[in-house]
Amino acid sequence: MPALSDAQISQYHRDGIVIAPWGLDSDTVSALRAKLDRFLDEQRITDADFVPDIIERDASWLEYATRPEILDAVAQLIGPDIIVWGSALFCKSGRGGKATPWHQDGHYWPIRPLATVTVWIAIDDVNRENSCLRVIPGSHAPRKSFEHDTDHSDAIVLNQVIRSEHLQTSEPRDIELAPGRFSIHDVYLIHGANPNHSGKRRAGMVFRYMPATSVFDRELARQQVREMGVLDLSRRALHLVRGTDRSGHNDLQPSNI
Ligand SMILES: O=C(O)CCC(=O)C(=O)O
Repeated sequence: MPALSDAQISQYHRDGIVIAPWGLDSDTVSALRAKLDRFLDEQRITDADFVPDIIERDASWLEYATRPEILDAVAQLIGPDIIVWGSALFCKSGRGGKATPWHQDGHYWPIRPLATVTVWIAIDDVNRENSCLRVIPGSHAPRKSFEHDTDHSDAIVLNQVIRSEHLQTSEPRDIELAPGRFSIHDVYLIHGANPNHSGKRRAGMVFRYMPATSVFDRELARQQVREMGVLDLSRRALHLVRGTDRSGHNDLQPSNI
């Protein structure tokens, strides 16, 4: 299996994001595209700009989250004990739709100590033209959650928007990915995406991985719903996909893999 080099791991720690120099092969990508179309159809999803909890809707998505070519890279960054606690599609049709506001994921995630990597896997060719993910490199470095405002506008996929003064640190970087390639980003990294007006679909699938030394705190999740009106994460299934629950406090969903 390929592995991240020391330079790529250093880049991840410096920038808060790294693009793996390998990806899913083309047969897997074709199967993934067919599965995506089938899934949207079966679930009658017409607005796919943001579809959370795809594993909870259909457990077969877990197969992609646990592929060795992805999990091995995750283990290099967060260690050998790994819980998958989140999954989503960001499938932006190309006919306008929603922006992803600038935000830090960790601001509304109930994990303590706060630690998670997100793997963002390109299903389509994803580039600046069709509004790829954009990040502020290095913005994770203070390991601090910055102030966000709550905004319930329909024009954005998420109701937490970071205050603009926190965006000044460096120029945004476009994360362009060929189909099957993936990036891995840190829980504190500031990121977002423009609406996609390109006429070309931009589909990505994400999986969230926490080290099993941290705890997924369901009571904190309920508090975050009350305080910020965010998506309720309190009933998320936790899939231990490698190692053991080192914290001893995560109520795990028995894994079927
Ligand atoms: O792909 C997007 O537009 C947003 C992705 C994102 O915010 C995330 O993966 O945390």
